[in-house]
Amino acid sequence: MSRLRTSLGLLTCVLAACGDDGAASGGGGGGGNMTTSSSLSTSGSASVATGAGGDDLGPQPCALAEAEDRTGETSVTITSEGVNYTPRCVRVSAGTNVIFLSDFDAHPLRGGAVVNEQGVVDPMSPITPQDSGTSATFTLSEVGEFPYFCAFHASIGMFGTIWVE
Ligand SMILES: [Cu+2]
Repeated sequence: MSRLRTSLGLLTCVLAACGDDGAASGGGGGGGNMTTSSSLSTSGSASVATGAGGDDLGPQPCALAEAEDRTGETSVTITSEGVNYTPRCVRVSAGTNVIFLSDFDAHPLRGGAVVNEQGVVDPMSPITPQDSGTSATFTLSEVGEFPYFCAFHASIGMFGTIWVE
C-alpha cells in the first residue's frame, strides 16, 4: 500500500515537474499524500476531480465522536436521500434492528469500508448486499464497527458507519 502511494506520488511529480523546490516539498508528508489522492481521483473520474481545489481528501469517513447516539432504541432507521444516508454515522445498542430504507436498484447497499474513495466489500459484515427492493432490516447483535456504502456512489460520499455498543 505505502509503496503504491509512494510510486504514484513520484509519478505525479515527474508528470507535473514539481521537483523544483525539493527541500520544501520533501518536508511536507501531508502535501505528498494530497498529491497522491488527487492523482487517483483524476484517473478514476475527471468529473469528481473537477474543482477539488484544496479538498483533495474527498468525503471523510465517520468519526465516532460525530456519530448520532441512537443507543437504547430497539430499531433505528437509516434513510437514503439522493446520495446521502441519514443518519450517516450512528451508534446503536447491540440487538438493535437497523432498517435501511432506500432504492437498492439505484443505490446497492454493501457492508464494508471505503478506502481511497472505493468501497471494499466485507464478506463478514452483517450488512449483507442488497440489490433490489426498498427496505432491508439487519439485526446487529455483535458489538463492533460496521461501515457500509452504496456500490454506485461510494466515491462521492454515499457511505457511513454503524457502531454497535
Ligand atoms: Cu447511491
